[in-house]
Amino acid sequence: MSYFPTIDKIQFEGPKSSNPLAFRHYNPEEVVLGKTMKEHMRFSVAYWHTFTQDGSDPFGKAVNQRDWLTDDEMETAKNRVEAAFEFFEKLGVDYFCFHDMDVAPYGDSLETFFKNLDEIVELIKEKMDQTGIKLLWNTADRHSNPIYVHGAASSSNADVFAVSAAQVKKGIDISQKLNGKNFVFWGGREGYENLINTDMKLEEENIARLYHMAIDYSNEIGHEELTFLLEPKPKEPMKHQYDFDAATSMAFLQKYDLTDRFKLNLEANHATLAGHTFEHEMNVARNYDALGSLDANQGDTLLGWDTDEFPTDLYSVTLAMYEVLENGGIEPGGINFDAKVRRTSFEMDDLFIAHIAGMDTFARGLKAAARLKEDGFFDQLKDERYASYKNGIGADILSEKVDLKSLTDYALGLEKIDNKSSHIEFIKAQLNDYIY
Ligand code: XUL
Ligand code: CO
Repeated sequence: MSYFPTIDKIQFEGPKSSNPLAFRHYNPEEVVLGKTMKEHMRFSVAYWHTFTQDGSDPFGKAVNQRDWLTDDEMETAKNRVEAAFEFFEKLGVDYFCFHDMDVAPYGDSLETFFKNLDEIVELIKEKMDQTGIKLLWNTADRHSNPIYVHGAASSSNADVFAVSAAQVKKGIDISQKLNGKNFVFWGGREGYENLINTDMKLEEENIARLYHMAIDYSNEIGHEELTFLLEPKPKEPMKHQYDFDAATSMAFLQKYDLTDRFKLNLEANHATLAGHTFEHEMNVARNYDALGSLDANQGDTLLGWDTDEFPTDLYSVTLAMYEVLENGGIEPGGINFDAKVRRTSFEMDDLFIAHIAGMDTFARGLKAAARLKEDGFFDQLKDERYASYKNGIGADILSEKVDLKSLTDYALGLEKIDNKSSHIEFIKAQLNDYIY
């Protein structure tokens, strides 16, 4: 049975095409800076937004037309697997990501949930073997079940910590079975509403305890090549989340000695919620050698919440792809569309149209980033801006040959300080020429 019978494999038709079901810029085999677009981007589809999200919002019911829905939860879950792999193949995306709760119904107990998962994961494995499509990452949804009302690993209730640990163990088992390379921890409920009744220190220590158990368990079962990815987000659902942004997350990972096996999964809309740009977060991660993977989407600057829109902002995507190039690529991570169609885009075709728009935007961003890199545009700017560190006192500072006393002698001998204008407006105008 086909869920998308009117759609064939999406083809590259070039920028002049007006076909919404064709790529206009993403040409998977086209080589950019020595690698194909496909290799650069490693695109992934997010199971939750594409196959389980129903288009409801706090003010209205489900609107999405989804032909895989039935009255039986297990049957729906099986249909979703069929639909998902048909979708991945037709879209030409090699990777996917899922939460445990996205793929199988919970049922009446944790035990039933694990049984349901086993059955569905078996189906997923068959499909992966048939199609060659791979798992970019999986994760344990430790936020939607009402038991997580006080948090998961950070819960004030130790029984809840245990259930959360059981879900993580199951997730790592699934990762091994499906040959996953990354496992994500997004702390949706790991934060607080009120500091007055919260022991922040204990909560953060408990989260670190769980992460160490996850590392130990992955080693124990021989899945030690698995990279764990912490996904920062400052708020929503909690008022304050512990993994606020990349810098906060790195401080946490360093404090609890987790940097050997952990990197970051950075999401564009989470960056903007934290008051940063996507490229800022990526740059911070790169400075720690911890850029693991990306959740591609975008927010709305007029709204203060996580709208998870498909990425179409070429300016932001270009600067993000520049960071990817500077990182030497994103493997074993990828670019996962943690993005959902708007409520008004409720037809089945919209799932393709939205992903195509995102993939085309990243293809254009990659090309613009490659032009910037080939011309050494940013390198040249920074070279000139920091030229004072190349020789003289600047070189002595970098080689740590000076101290406060010798710098004071030097400073007292200066007749004037010669600062230069950045001419930033001209630089931005030039940057526009690379992007558009
Ligand atoms: C929530 C979010 C999650 C994580 C995985 O904002 O981004 O979907 O990516 O749990
Ligand atoms: Co995400």
